[in-house]
Amino acid sequence: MQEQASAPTDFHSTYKGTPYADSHYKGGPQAIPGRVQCAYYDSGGPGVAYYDTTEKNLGSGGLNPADGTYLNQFRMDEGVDTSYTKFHDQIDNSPYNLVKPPENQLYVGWTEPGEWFNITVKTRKAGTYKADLLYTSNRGGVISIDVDGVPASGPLNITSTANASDPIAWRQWHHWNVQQDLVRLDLPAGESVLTIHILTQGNMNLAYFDFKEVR
Ligand SMILES: [Ca+2]
Ligand SMILES: [Ca+2]
Repeated sequence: MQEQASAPTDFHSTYKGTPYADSHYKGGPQAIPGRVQCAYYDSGGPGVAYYDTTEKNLGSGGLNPADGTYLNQFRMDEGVDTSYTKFHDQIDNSPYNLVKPPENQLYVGWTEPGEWFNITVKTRKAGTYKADLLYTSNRGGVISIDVDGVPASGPLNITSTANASDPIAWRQWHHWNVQQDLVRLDLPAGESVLTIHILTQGNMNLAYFDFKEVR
């Protein structure tokens, strides 16, 4: 069966994903204006709420061993690869940061071209919103955002945070930055679903978008 891209009303009637919630996070649609956390991508599983190139979560239960702690086991049975910032051994608090991230900040990492994840948001009133992004990128890359299944942002260039003066190779994945005014989106009032697409390069860690109304 072939269908053209759905209109927004069709998208909502067929979308099976739901806002994420757990014992530490009350859940519900993420509010705009406000901070939209990537690691709280929707529940619903592969093909519904996300597409990831590796079935396992390479962060939770992988790099971060399953040790009974909330952060190490965060969404460990889902495919999107998640981790969190660590302030020991200058992992995420090194002098090579352009911006110091919050400690224990969850993020979506191990991003690869073709991957995507959905985030249900709730916008206070219809309008144009701009967002800053807290992220790392060791080679640059391109992402895009759909609103209710319709491409809305065009390609968004993520600035590399590589720094040749860092002597530690793995830390090229941990130089944090905020890219100001990365994207502007026209959003309807109430609930809508943002789809974050990884278009090129991958190897980005995506923490959160800060959405503000454009005056
Ligand atoms: Ca994975
Ligand atoms: Ca991945």
